Amino acid sequence: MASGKIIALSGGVGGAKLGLGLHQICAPEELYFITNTGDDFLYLGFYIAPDVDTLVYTLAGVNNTETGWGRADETWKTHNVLGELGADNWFKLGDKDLALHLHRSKALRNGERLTSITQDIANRFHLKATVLPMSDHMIQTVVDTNKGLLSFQEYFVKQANKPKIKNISFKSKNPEPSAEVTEILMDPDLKGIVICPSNPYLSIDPILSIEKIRQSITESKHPRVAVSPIINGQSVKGPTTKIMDELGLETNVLTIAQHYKDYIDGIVIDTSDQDYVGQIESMGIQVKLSEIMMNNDDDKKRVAEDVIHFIDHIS
Ligand code: FO1
Repeated sequence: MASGKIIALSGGVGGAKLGLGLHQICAPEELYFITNTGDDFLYLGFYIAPDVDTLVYTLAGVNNTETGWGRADETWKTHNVLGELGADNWFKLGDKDLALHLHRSKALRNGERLTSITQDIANRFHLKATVLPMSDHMIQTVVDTNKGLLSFQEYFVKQANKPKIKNISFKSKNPEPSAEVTEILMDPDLKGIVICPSNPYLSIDPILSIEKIRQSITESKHPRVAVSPIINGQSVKGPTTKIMDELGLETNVLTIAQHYKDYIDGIVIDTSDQDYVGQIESMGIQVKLSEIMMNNDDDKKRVAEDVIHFIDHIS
C-alpha cells in the first residue's frame, strides 16, 4: 500500500475510474479528491451534484456500472410517474439516488455547507477517503454553442452534447475554494497531485477556474501528474475530442499536455501515443507510457500504480 497524501482532481465517470484505482492502492485516509461542481444544478427544486455523487457512489461500490452515473440496483418509479404527470424527467433520477438529493437539498436549505454534507454522506457510506467539492459556492459551467448559451446539463444531457461548442465559461458570484480544499493544497506533507483523465475542458477547467486553486497548483513544489483523457486521438469517454475539434484544437495528447503545462510536471499517456513523447518532453514535461484504457478493476489498479510510481520518480 502506497503511503503519503495524494490529491486527485476529478470530474465524474472518467475521474472516478482512476479514483477507484487510487483507492485500491493508497491508504484511503491519505486520499483527497477535489471534485468538479461546475455540473451542479437545481432540478425539480433539488440540488444535484453529479460528479460528487459519482465519486462517492463509485468509491463506496454502489455505483451503476452500466450508466456510469447513479446507483446500482436502482428503480425508476418516481422518474416514470414524473413522466406521467408531464413534469420534467429528461434528467433521470433513480429512486435511491433521489433520496440523497432530498436529504442534501434540505441540509443546504438549513444553511449547511456542501462540503460538510458531502463529508457526512461519505461517512455514511463508510468511506475513509475525503471527497471535497471544489467550492461551497455555486460555480456553474456555461457552454456557448450554435444553439445559444446553455447550462452544462442542458448541453450535456438534455441536448445529448450535440450542439457545437464555441466557448466554455464558469459563472459564479463567489469563486472561492472551501477552507478544506485550501488546507489540503497547502499541506506540506503532500506526496503529489493527480489530474484524473476527466474531460479537461468541462470537468477539470471548472476546478482550475478558481484562482486560489489554480495558483496553489501552479506554485506547488510537490510532483503533479496528469493522466491523458485521450488515446490515439480518441476520447476515452464522452465528448472530449468532439469538443477539441469544435474549439479548433488538434485532437492529440500534445494538445492535452499543452493545456495542462502550467499545472503538471509529468503526464501519463497511452503506449499507442509514444510518437508524441519527444514533443511533450521538449515542453519540459516528463512522460510515462502506460496502457491507460481502464475497462476493469485490474486496469484501474494498474494505471493508479503507474501514476504513483511516476510521482515517486519525479519527487
Ligand atoms: N447523464 C446522462 O447522460 N443522462 C441522465 O439522465 C443523467 C442523470 C444523472 C442523475 C444523477 C447523476 O448524479 C448524474 C446523472 N447523469 C446523467 C450524469 C451527469 O450528467 C454528469 O454530470 C455527466 O456524466 C458529466 O460528469
